[in-house]
Amino acid sequence: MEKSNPVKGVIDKITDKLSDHSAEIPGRPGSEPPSVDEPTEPRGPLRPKPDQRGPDPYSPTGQEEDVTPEERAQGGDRLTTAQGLRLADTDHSLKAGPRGPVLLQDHHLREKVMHFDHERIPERVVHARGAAAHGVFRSYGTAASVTRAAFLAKGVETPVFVRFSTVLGSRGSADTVRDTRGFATKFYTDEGVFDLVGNNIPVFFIQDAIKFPDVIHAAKPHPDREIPQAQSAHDTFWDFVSLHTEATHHTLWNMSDRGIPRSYRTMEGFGVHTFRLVDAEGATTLVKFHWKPKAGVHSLVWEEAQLIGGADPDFHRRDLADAIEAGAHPQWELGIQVLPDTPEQTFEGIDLLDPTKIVPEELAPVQPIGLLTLNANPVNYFAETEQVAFHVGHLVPGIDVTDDPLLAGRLFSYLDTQITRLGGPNFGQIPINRTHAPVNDMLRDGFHQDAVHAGVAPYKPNSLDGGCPFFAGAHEGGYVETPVRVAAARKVREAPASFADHFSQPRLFWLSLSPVEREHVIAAYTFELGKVYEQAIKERNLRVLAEIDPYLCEQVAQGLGLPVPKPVNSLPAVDPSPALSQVGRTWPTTGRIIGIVADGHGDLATVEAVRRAVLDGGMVPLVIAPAGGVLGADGDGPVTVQRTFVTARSVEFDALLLAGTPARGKDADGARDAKAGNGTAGAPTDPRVLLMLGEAFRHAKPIGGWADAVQALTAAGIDPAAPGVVVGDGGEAVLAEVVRLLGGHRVWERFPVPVEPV
Ligand code: HDE
Repeated sequence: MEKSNPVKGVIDKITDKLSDHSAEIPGRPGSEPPSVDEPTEPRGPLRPKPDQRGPDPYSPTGQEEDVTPEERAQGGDRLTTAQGLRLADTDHSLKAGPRGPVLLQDHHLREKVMHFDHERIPERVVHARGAAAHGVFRSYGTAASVTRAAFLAKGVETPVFVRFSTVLGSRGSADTVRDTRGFATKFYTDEGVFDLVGNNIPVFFIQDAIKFPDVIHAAKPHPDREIPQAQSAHDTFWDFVSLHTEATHHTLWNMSDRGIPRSYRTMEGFGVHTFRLVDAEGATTLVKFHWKPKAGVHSLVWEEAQLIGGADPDFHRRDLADAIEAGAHPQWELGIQVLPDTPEQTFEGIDLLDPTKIVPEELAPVQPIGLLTLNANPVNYFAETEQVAFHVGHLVPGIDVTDDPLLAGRLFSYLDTQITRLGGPNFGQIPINRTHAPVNDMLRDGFHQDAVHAGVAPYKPNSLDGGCPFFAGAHEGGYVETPVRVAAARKVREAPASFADHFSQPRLFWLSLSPVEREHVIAAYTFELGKVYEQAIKERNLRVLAEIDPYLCEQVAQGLGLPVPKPVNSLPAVDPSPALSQVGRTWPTTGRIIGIVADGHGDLATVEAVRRAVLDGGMVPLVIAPAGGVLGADGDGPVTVQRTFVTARSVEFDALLLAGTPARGKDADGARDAKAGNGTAGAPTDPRVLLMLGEAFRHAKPIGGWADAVQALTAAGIDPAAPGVVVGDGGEAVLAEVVRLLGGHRVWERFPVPVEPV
């Protein structure tokens, strides 16, 4: 009897559909034959995706509730111009005779080409590459004691749109580069839009927004050749971060595994700044926001990230969309660290206005306040993912900002940038940006004005429009700034003294990592600084590392072939925060992807049983075979193939299984049947399979094989007795052990790390 698995049906559908387009071809088993011929009569679109709905079509005038975004964009079944004029032809320009010159009077040609010429808008100046999804946020009500925000009351469900991004690369750059990731959430609350515009790293490079153009100029490609794309491994970045040592903490996080997440689904998110919450009585609390992924916090390994950059630059984007379409809806818990709002705005000596500092979870636990579920992909990338406009100043009653100088600059920048990017001040009227609360502002006109404002008196007070609109006091949901006391002070261009501590928290982070994570940090610094041309910049960065930890500095210096500098200051005494490490914990395996390498001549009954068992466990099985189609259509099968030896790369899978052939495949002389895809029967030893196995092994992924699969492992140079390599006779028993290992994400014991001298 099959075990119950709520997402099995949908995962089944997606695994068959993922790349098995053959299953959609008429005549193939299990496919309902849609016509792929050009239709001669209007009909509905092929394969509508019911879970892909856009946001509610709220309008500023509140009059279009029944209009879906699709209807707004495409109505009727005849081709028209933008003005609704039906067209008889769109393939031929109007000419003076078939070979004659094109006529200027061709209004359709001019409209079509004019519109095409202006299809592109400027990409975001940072965070240009992103992927997004719709979802819902369900509040636990646990924050109700510290904030009056209505969407944080118990049980309230709020629609959301979340955009993930890389920071440095252009819109067309690769997903898996080493970089910080954006994690921006738009809550469409009943009290207006609240945007939590965070990152997957809890600190920032700089302490004052006035340096933002500088750090971004340094990190973006060099202005002469515009290289390198989407990465920090170049001179100007390392020049900047070594001359502005406040960047050390963020840089160290970037060089850690956090800089190369496995998936958007396995990333933490952080609000970075300290925010101020206000309850119904006006009492205030300082908080830091955290997103905790239900799927666990996982990263790629660097070689894997680089390979994916070539093999599948859309890796994270695809992963998010596939998971949502499969019904494996990614979830995060929103949590807050609750900190007293004291006049000093510090906690345990940590300056809460300094965005280069964290508050360790051991000192202030993250308290869960609600659950985010992403459940629908955007219908149109441009309309939604590209045009969504986040702003840290989109606040709701009960949530206020603090005096963090970085946040102050952001409060200006996010509005300002939309003027260039979205072409004017009315971007709030673009469907994806529309609030779900009624709008009654006195803003008028401007480029792309969609609203038809009634009335004659957009000013207050007025007598002509009946005095409308009226104000709302705090008791009616009005936003009233917290009357925080501002100390009498001199006007200065200065940072507070506490902002000068640049090394204690990088050391705290370093000491909190497990040995294998520290090795990754060393390797990342050695790689990045190894790409720097200027010797002086390398040496200056080594001097920064000396202030964090002597072993780190020495190892990187050794890799660069440079002398080890001595620290100028004594190393700060800090307590590690184990919560910062991603390793050594067991995570759910739901949604993980398991590749099963098989061919048509092995024991397909076992392959199918293992495939089912993977599905029953809530994971995604992808069968990899010499050619596409169906294995064993005429015998043991059918087993549908999702990847071939041509389309599969190890980097797509969290674990690999190798289907062997049991002894019955031998003929009377004991020789193997020579029909298999690799020339010999049994587990495939095709060079591409061996490459896959070798990579999976190097990347510390669990590997399993049954029956004679051990031969292929040996051919790939893999010791079947190595940690995380599971061999046995029964496919399902092998799978069970592989899944257990997958709970730890990687088998780091495979590559023992040298013990760091204390
Ligand atoms: Fe941003 N940032 N940022 N940033 N940021 C933008 O806004 C800016 C900072 C973050 O998916 C821009 O609409 C300044 C910290 C995300 O659309 C721009 C400063 C954090 C996104 C901008 C910062 C972020 C942006 C570019 C220093 C984490 C993508 C396009 C004071 C807490 C949002 C846009 C999306 C985007 C300015 C620092 C996160 C130019 C001036 C710290 C996730 O306005």
